[in-house]
Amino acid sequence: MNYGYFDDCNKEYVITRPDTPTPWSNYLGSMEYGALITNNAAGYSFVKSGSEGRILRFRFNSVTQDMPGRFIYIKDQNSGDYWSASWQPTGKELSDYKSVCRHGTAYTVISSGYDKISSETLYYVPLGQNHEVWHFKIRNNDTKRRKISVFSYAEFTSDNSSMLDMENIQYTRFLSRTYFKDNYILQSLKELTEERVFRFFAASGGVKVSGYDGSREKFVGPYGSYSNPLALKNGYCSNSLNYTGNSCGSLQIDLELLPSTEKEIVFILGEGNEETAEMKVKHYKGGGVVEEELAQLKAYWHGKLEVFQVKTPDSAFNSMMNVWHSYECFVNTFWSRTASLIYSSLRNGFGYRDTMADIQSIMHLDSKLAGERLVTMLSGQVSNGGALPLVRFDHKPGAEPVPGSSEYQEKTGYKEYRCDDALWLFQAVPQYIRESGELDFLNKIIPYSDKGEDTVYLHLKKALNFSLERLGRHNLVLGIDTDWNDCLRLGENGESVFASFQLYLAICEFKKIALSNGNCEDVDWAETNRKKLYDSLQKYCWEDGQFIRGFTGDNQVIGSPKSKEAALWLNPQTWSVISGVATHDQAKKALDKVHDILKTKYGAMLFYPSTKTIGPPIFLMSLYPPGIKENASIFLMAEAWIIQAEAMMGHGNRAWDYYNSTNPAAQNDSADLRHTEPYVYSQFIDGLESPNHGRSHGHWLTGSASSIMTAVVEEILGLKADYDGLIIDPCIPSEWKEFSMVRHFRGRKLNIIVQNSGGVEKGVKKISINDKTILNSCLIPLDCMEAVNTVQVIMG
Ligand code: IFM
Repeated sequence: MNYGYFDDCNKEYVITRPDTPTPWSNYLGSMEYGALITNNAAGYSFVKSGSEGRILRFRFNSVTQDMPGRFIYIKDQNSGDYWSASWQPTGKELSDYKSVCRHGTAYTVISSGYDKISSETLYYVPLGQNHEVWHFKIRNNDTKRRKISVFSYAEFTSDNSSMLDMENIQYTRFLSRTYFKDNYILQSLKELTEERVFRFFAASGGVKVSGYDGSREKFVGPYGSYSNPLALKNGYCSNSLNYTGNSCGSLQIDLELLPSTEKEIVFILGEGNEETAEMKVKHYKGGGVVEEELAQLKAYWHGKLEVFQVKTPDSAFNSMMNVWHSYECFVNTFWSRTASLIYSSLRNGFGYRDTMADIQSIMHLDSKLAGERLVTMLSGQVSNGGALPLVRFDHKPGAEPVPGSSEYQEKTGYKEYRCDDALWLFQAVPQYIRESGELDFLNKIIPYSDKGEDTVYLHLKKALNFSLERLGRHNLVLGIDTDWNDCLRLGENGESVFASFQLYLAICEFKKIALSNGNCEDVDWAETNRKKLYDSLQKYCWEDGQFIRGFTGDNQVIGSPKSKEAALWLNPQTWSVISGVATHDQAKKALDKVHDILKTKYGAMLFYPSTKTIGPPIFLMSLYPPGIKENASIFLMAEAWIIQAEAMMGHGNRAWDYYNSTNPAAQNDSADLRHTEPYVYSQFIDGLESPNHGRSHGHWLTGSASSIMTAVVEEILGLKADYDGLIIDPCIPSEWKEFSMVRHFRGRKLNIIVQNSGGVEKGVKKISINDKTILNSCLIPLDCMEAVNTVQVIMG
């Protein structure tokens, strides 16, 4: 069963049935003003932070899944019938009501058709602005004149803090009031203080407002609901204002629609006082403004996506890479893991490791933004070399409390350092330098989060030292709190094999950097530590054809083939390859085991079998039932690393198979099983032991999208930036006989055609750029590149 399709030409996903298994959403706006909207117009808005800047209220995890939102009600004043311009909240019978939702890049259009009246609402945030627009058009398709009233509904929060708004009602309920001025509702919060904030909801476009409600209680009515609000039952707003209660913005506009005519209204919502509201109303008064703003928005986003495009034999892959997967990576980079229908805005910042993955994922799309975020994250490193698990949106380098202190815990909810956070820098920093060509980045001075500052080079060295000073009895990385797996609580004395592989890779990267810097002492230092770690990993961690996952504090092996539970773990197998520790024979054996035991139709499980008896404090994942989350689900961030490892081994068919089994677009026709949006990644898919094997959870904001993007671009498509140019060395399914790509690199455009008539999985026989053959290498040197280039790659 499908609920929609990819319209690649318009870069949209079109939802043709509104009763999707879960609300299917989209993101609008920028880091200044963010908005989440579902296919039924539910969702919320915020200024800068979903946690601390919430404007529109949303009830998470409610019985009706997506309430409230940006609702527009339509009332036929003759018949008394009413409905909404999105299927919900009124939820008319789908036999009578038609709805199509087009989610695009930072805009959404919802169309409706009911009783010979059709409507179309475009939702967007204009570029660089901190307000949103609901551009509503209504048309009479009847042969007779229709008397229609339109009612908007936006429910304001009573505090900028989403938590306080939801929880501290005895306080927040008494902070706000509303005013009505000509054609807008103004909400004020804490008006008599310096902290005062104003929000407005206005109607523009030359329409006359004939009624309003600024009080939610009056609009909805004491026992009403969003599906049958009192104002709609009555057919008029009661001109109410909120004075210590809940505020809303409802504007009533009465229309006489002649047959075959259309009217439009521009609703505007944002933060700002009367002056701002009036200025915005004026801005939309004349015609054509919305069209112009939408065109600008599309040009902006499509321009961002154009720098990387693919045309392969797989249309689901193309739809994801060319639009949705890339867009999701930007959305992740903007809002980390803070504001979705699942992340209820408790967090207020960038999770360290997740953000490092996000940075990597947009490197080929927008290295400037990636570089800026990288600097922020380097300033989230503590002067002892470790990193802050959460770097708050209002991060103040040089003045932040450190993990382990009660102050840090109070501010962020995180107690301790995690052993892996700073280790992710060793992939992102070199990747940034290779992409941007900014060789001097290593000498850039960046402050630490608590005190002091150093060059990036020394930040990296300190990060290594942080780990090297925290090794356990097997000379492996101590878990401290956790490693990548938030549910594996290795504690002070437990050791992580996964993080040790990461440390190994980090040391190797650092050694290369030190070498290019001509720092012989550091090269020797790195080499000594590399060798020692390699020996320990080989001596203690390889057991019967697989790598183990770690050691508990009391020296029990985690992930031994002899274990009854959690006997084979995915991450140590994949990272043994990625880090370069596994010999060819070990790599092959380990990946074969993954293939035999962990692989399912929907991707590889995190480990198997699930844990049922081993529990906390170490195996926190046993809080979850078998097959769910960290307890043996198909955890998609980890799926990226099996794609990467298989591709590194030259196994294009297997890498593709893993990719394809989790590609959301490839499951467009299994929406009833998958549940979440077919155009974005989710955090995990239920594993084999779940009764819902194949169902996915935790949409949009997830490291799955980020890490899979990096694996696909660098390993499957084989596009890797290098210091002197771009490497092209694909590892593809053998059935792909030809594909093409557009890749921009340091301001040059490369139109790349790859031919694979021999049907190999990996291997480049010949590369030429602008008809000039490159000898003995997959690297296209920068100095061979012109502004626009034709590159031919012949595999074989
Ligand atoms: O690695 C983490 C991530 O940081 C947050 N989500 C869960 C992952 C695995 O535990």
